[in-house]
Amino acid sequence: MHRSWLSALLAMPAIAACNFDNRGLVINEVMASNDNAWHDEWGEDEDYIEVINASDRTIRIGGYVLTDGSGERARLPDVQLAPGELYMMVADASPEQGPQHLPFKISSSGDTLVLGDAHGFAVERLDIPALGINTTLQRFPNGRGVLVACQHPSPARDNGAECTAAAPSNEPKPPRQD
Ligand SMILES: [Ca+2]
Ligand SMILES: [Ca+2]
Repeated sequence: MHRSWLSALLAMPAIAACNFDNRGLVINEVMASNDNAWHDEWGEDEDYIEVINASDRTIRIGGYVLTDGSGERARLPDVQLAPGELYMMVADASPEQGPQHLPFKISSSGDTLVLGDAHGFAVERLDIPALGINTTLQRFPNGRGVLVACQHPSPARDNGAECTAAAPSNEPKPPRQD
C-alpha cells in the first residue's frame, strides 16, 4: 500500500516549520518615532530597521543596500546571519557612530525604503505610512507575513505571530495608567 496524500502532508510540517519560503533577506520591522522603546549603544532613542534572514541558509548581508525616500543609501555591514536571525540597523543619520548606523532617519510622516541586493536588484520596496510614536511596521508572523502597523514594538527580537503586547526590550517602562 503506498502512502496516501494525507500521510505525505502530515510528514511536511516538520520541514515547513523551519522554512521561511527562502525569501532571503527581508525587512522585518521599521520604527519611525522612538520614545524610549529601544536605545542604540550610545543610549539614544533612534529609528531602526530590523532585517531578518527569511531563508534556510546563511546569508552574508554585506552586499545589501538600504535606500530611503530621499535617495540616501548605505551598504549593510559584512555580517553573516543564520536562518531566522535578526539584525538591527540604526536609522539615526549618524554613520560615524558605527557600522550599524545609517546616514538617514525614517520620516514619521511617511517614507520609502528600498532593500537592494548585491546585484542592484530591489528585493523589497516599502511605502511606509505615517507612523505614530512607538508604532512600528512589523511583519506578522515574524519573518514571513505582511508588514502591518503595530503599537507594540519588538526591537531586536522576534515579532511573534501577531501584534500583541510583549516583554519590554532593554529597558522596562513603568506600567501604563490608562
Ligand atoms: Ca545614535
Ligand atoms: Ca522585531
